[in-house]
Amino acid sequence: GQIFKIEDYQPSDYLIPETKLTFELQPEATIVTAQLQFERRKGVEAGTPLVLDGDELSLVRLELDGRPVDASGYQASPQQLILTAPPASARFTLTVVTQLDPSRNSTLMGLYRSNGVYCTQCEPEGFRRITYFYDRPDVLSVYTVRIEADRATAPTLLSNGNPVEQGDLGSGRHYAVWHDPFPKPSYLFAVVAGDFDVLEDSFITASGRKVELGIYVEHGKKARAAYAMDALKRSMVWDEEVFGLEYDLDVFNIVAVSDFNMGAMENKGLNVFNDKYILADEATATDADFANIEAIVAHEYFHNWTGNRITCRDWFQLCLKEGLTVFRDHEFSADQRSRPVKRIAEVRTLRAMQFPEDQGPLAHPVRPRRYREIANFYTATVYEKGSEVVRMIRTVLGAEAFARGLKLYIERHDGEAATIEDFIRAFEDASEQDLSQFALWYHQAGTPNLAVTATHNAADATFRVEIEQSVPPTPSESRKRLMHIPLAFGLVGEDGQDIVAAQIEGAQVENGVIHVRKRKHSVVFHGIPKRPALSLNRGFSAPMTLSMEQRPEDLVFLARNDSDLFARWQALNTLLTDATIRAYRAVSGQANVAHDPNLIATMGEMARDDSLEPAFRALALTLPSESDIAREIGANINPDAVFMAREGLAKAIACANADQFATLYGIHDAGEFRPDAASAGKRALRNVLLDYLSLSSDQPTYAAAQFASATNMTDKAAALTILAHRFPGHVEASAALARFEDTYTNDPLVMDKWFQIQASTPGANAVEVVRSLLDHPAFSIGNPNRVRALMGTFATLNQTGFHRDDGEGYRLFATTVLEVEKRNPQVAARLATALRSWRSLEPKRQEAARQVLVMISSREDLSSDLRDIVERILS
Ligand code: HT7
Ligand code: ZN
Repeated sequence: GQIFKIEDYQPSDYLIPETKLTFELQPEATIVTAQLQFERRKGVEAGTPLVLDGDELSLVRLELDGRPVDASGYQASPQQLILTAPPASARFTLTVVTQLDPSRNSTLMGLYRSNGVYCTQCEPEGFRRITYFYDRPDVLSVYTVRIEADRATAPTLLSNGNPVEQGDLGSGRHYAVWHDPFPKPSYLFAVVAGDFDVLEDSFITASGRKVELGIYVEHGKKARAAYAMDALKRSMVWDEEVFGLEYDLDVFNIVAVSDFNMGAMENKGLNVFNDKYILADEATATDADFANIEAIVAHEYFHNWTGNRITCRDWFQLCLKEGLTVFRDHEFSADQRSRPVKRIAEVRTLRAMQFPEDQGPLAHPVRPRRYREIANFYTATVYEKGSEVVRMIRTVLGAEAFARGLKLYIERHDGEAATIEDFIRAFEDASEQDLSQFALWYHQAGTPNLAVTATHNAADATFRVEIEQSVPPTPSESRKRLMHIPLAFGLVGEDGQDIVAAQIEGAQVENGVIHVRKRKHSVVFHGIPKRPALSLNRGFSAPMTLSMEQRPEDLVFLARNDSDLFARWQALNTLLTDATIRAYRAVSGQANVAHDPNLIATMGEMARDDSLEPAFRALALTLPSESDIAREIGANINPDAVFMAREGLAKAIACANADQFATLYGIHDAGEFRPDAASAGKRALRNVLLDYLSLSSDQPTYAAAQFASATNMTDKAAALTILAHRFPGHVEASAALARFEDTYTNDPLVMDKWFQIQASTPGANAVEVVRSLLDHPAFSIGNPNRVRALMGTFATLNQTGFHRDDGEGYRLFATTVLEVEKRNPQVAARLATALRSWRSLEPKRQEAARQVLVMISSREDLSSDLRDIVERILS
């Protein structure tokens, strides 16, 4: 396939100031008439051929300024339309008529049908599946859209912008016209038509304009949209208060659909959502679902400014909108919930999703320079690391200069398609600081490492910290340049308070941050008579790894005393990871290793420390996952041994603290269900305790009782997970699984939880379980949510099952990926990334994984999406 390179960027020869679209919707033969007003760009020679993008298109008719174009005047293929000799005039109108079959579009890109609903997904390159166009983000156009459909099956007709007109057409047909006054790229276009229930509300903006809000859902599910509506209104207020950004149209609509390739889409004024991220009530959604809904509703809404009003010049700049918008949604959730708990959750996600990407064959810079399939670059690096880079800009410049820079960026580029260079320049201009070294965070792949040693000299009361930075090589970047790494730190004294040094010598240190810019730094703190505990990367100030020999007693001290809650959690997490790795190495995973009683006792202390919020305590009590541990081990991994080592530590903690945990479990009832963070935190703590209790008692009794009595999905699903994972095959576990299946058989989103719980049940038998679930009536290979719940969970969360040593997990996985690919190449490609860390496995598993990757890559009819991923993983 073609490789796109950032240096090849050229503006289009023509502009499209105005686009008029008519959709005559029919399930199998929809006619799209596009009236495109073209304007030759200044400096482009008259008559320069007009080359438009298409994808699997079928052209019905072509007119130029109202007259049919002669066959010699154009070349049309499903992939392209070339008007060979456009008029010499500066402006002309091209009318393009195409015919589509939405019912047969299983890619879920372009116009497709989901559960009887017509909907579109155009980002990144779906618009070219609707009509021939400059399907690139830097061509902005004002759209007017007319939709015609059967009134009986599609009473609701929606598009971007504001409603203009609607009416009857006779013969059971009707129409609606929408106009979006804001010029936008084609990827933000959307049409939805169907039969929905709508939850209506309204919002008055800071300047007093009324905005009508609507959330469109499947009939009977309106009540389940209430939390999403609440999250939307809170997002609107927050963006006004924190960033001074107001909504700009008369209406804001959200539609929930059940077949969707990603989480949601920020189409101007008409967000389309995966229904998983809209529908929630206490009986069907967990606290994690509520938190996701809040974050994603906010994320898509925030795109209205960061993405829509200011968009990207090209897809290399994807992080310009995504990294910034993730940063904004993180800040929103931190303000709505608990900031430290949110930060810990963000870092856990970054390490679980982005670190393996950055440390493996799929590593790429936050702003990539090359791609074959842009859909494969909606990655944790672009999104999550991209957000961390924005956060670091704030750390480097300080909150005020950061706010000025963002304001300047928005003022300068409103209505434009911008680049990362534009973004950085706005911060440089607002702060008068040079960010050229810092900008490497956008351009250089790989997770930097800081190796740190610290020595205390009582004689002259100094504390010396030596820091050395390195960035490991990544694909096609063997030599790395020195980064600017903002390292937040603290020196913690015996009383648990931060020590203020009399004088600091060496590197640039500002407001508790060491600015590491050179390869090696020495920082000497004067006036430190007693050796302090060194707290590093507080608040996770930079997305990096730290190599530092820290005494376990210092880590225990920091876990108990650090003033930074993230650092407290981190200290404990480091101790737990180290303990597991020691067990793994000592006896290759045998569970009966003696663990440090001090660590075990600290876990008990954390659980009962009422000065800490329950959500934090729940996180502190959660052990690093098997993949977290494997990542730290790095090479020659045996997932069975990792599992055993982790179980051994869990059991030691559970047994030593059994009485206490039982008491706390009894005390911490969250009471009546509320979806807020404080109530969710109580449930989280109680459910971690339930897991430990089940482990120490070795009995399913506690979990079975909770399963039977639970009145909300969080507690029910947690109990079912414990039963299924800790007591597989036990009559209580089988009965609970059967009960759950029976109760929720007609609720696909809840059945996804049932698939997930079974797909993540540890052990060799998982392969057979997953194989049989592929034939379950509630499973559908064409629905991305089902595929992700079953096969995605198996491949990413079931280390012992997926990596079964006979390779059967990989073979089942590969067969499924190829099945999915026939219908939906994008979803198949994303699924296949689960094999990206195959080289860190022990030799036998490595060979089995390599064989399935080679098998997939040798298929001749492979989609470019899947080929791109598999070939990069193998390279
Ligand atoms: N900006 C949206 C990206 C998206 C997408 C990308 C590829 C294929 C399907 C897709 N659906 C949505 C999501 C977001 O970041 O807000
Ligand atoms: Zn986004």
